[in-house]
Amino acid sequence: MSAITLSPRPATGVWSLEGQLGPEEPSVRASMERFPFAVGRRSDVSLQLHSPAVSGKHAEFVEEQGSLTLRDLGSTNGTYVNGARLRGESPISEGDLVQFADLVFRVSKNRVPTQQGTLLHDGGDQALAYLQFDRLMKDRAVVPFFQPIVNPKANAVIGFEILGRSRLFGLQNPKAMFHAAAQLKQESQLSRIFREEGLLAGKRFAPNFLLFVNTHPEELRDVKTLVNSLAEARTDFPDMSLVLEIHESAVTSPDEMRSLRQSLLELSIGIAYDDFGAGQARLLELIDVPPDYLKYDMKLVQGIADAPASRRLMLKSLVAMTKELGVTPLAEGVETRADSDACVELGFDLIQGYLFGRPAPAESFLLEALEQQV
Ligand code: G
Ligand code: MN
Repeated sequence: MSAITLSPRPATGVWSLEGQLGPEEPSVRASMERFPFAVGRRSDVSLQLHSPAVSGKHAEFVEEQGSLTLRDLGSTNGTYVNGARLRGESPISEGDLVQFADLVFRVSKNRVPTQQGTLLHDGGDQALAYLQFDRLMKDRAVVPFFQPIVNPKANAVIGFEILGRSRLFGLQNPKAMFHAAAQLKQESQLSRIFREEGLLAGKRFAPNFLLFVNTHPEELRDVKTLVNSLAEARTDFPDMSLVLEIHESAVTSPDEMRSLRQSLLELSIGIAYDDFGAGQARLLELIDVPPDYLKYDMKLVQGIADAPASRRLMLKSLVAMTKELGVTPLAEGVETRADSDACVELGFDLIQGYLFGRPAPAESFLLEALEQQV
């Protein structure tokens, strides 16, 4: 037996909850300054949540000698700790994920107390992403963003690429969303939701602007389902000018691509090969079934203004070859005027990148302004 007894250190840190107070709200950190700390929909609780699924007084935290306990207060839709339904009460540790009906929070401690309203960064939090994924799919909680595609010679926006984002804590960017989707083998379903919600949000751009929509490589494994979903999109939006982006690495079988190309032709949907040059470009397969657009990856494009002559020459030849095949070359990831000018000189017809606009919600683009000049 040890002569010394270690007693728990006095609580110095402040417990806090990080997450969204409502499905459409930004992430905040809320400090638990007083106990019991009740959460619920009512206005007289310690932390008011704005989701109809949350009960009036849903659950409460109590602290005793520095230890935190969470107790469900007979809520209708349940309290969960790290994904498991809470029966009665449970001790809570730093880092635990607690969920009140559909709202998920990360418990933290020992941080400097902050005001509610602090925007949190997306920490690549896998467990959190996994819990939020269900909500993403059920509520179709994706927020489509649009990035302008520009014809630099005409000084005009000719279209937009639709990119998926979400407002869900822990799942804001596509990487986090597709990572969670991959664990559940739901990449195709997620990609499809992105497209459907993207086209709905992009209605205002039809028919004057081309809309470039993405596919996930998984979707190319089941071309029939992909084509069916696009046929539905065409029925819903008969006058949209659509281009389907396919990642160059997903273009593996020329026969499949040819048949996909034919089906899309019948639906008046164009094809773009995306991220060209990012990996080992499958030149043969790509040339076998030429797309309408070839999107050169930003790795090939960025810094081209100051790149050695050999790199510029290589790009120039590729762009010339692209055009000879009747394909429109597009430069991605252009951030500077110098690179943009260099791209025009190398023969690129279209440019996309932060220089001409960051991805943003559809409403942020003033159509009248776009229809005039960039
Ligand atoms: O793989 P794909 O080309 O679809 O990816 C587009 C991604 O590149 C988007 O996530 C978008 O936010 C990002 N992006 C778009 N333009 C630029 C840019 O000019 N610079 C950088 N670094 N990223 C960009
Ligand atoms: Mn793309």
